[in-house]
Amino acid sequence: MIRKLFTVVIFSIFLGTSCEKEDGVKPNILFIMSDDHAYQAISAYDDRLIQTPNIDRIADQGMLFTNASVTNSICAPSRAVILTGKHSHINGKIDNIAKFDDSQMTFPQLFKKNGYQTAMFGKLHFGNNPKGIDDFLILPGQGDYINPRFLGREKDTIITGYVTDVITDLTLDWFKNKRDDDKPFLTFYLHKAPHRAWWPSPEKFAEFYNKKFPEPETLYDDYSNRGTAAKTAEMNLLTHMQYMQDSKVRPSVFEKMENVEPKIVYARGDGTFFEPSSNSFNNRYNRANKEQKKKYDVTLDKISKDFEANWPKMNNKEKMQWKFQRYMQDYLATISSVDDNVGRVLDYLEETGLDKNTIVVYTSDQGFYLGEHGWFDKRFIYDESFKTPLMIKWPNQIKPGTTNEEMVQNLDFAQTFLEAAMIEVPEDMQGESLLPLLKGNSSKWNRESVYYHYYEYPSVHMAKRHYGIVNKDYKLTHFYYDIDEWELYDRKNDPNEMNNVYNDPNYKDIVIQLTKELKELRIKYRDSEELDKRFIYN
Ligand code: SGN
Ligand code: CA
Repeated sequence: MIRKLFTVVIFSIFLGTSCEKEDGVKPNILFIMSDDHAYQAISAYDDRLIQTPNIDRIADQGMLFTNASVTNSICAPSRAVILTGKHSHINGKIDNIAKFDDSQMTFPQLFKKNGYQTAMFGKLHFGNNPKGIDDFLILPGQGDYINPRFLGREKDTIITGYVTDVITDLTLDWFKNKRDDDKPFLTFYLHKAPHRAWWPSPEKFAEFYNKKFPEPETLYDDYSNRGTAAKTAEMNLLTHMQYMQDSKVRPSVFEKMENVEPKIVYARGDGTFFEPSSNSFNNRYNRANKEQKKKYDVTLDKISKDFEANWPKMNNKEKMQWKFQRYMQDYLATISSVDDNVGRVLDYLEETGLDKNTIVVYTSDQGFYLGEHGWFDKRFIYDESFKTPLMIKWPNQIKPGTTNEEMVQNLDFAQTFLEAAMIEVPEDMQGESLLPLLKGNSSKWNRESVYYHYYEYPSVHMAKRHYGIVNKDYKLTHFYYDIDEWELYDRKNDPNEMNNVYNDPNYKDIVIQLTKELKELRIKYRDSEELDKRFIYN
């Protein structure tokens, strides 16, 4: 009896002490990332556009970050920052064009080395296979929405279906049939949606075509009081969004219309231009099989009929409104599928009890403009693309339903996951672990500002190169390369960033202070004009 009691006591002491070390059990990590998902399109942040009850479950059961941002608002560079825990100028993947140097350390390699089972399904966008991943099926480059092709370790495969459903099926199949019960897992579940050209599933396409969405305050922005970069960017709905590719007007209808103005052309970046082409519609539509086409046709016919009947009578404001509605209908329809599918995966984790020891993260590779400033796309340091959605749940570690306003970045993910998994963090990673914040211990967090640097110019959308510093109150940016312009925004008094106050005498002291801090941040993160020269395009 005494012996039994002794064992119980010893056992509880053991449990007690190990509890302090996260139970001594390594947590599983499910990293969910979508592509170009604006926080404005997640109801946990803002419910004016769409309800996303499943994504919201992660925030309800965990922590919602309201000031999460990226260091370089474009797809492949953001992914490189996430995997390496280093800024673009250090990991070398400054734009979507450069090849990712996969000889460098990425955090999944460290997880694999430390006994984790690793897997990745969906969009990576690197051009090379992920390192440190046991099982993967990834989309080639941007991938396709309809009947997508996947690259695997052994062979490529085309899977019939809608991409968001397919990526989820692959992930669930891996959980059900390949997961090793004896190992913790690190699983990447990476959606292609809601990336342009926003092809929804046929069902959601029909459903969302009947909806009407509220316009953002700044839809008709004329960019006065801003610099050259905002004025010359090619991402305006009226002047750069394409009727065939984006609004999905059938080429047969579009091409017979006369004087479709304004004529939309894009700079390629190398001095040449491309015009809207029926291919940008046909190449996507023609991936559908007969049965799928039949379903898509119902809505496609309605769109074309409406365009043909009404477009000739529209003034520019009405064209803008028409394009905005078409944009939101399709963009949000793709998100509705993401939300349903995230629900399927969360349900599986709950049904199997795996949820109890699993950190679930939902984020996007960057934010996106949903008509703010008249724009679509991203790239700029201005809020809607600079900020990104982020919510994390971790039962018994993160208090459910909490909100955090600290300036966290995608740069911080690698260190956060490594620390949570009790794996040593390489010294050259440049982020900070979010664990103190997740555990409600903000006093251990002292970051006041973050650094941003965007490079891909000249290129599609023509967003000029810039770097800057952002804190909770202000944003100071230097646009460089072919211009030399500074912008300062007062984030508290001008949340829509409509007035560049860099030259306003009232802000003189702020400019001096932030210029100094920006310089210090560039030194801290080892960025410099010398490095900038390395990244000039020939
Ligand atoms: C494509 C899109 C652009 C988008 C880039 C980069 N054009 O070029 O609108 O900015 O991808 O996106 S499209 O006509 O092909 O749709 S990213 O998410 O990969 O960075
Ligand atoms: Ca993206």
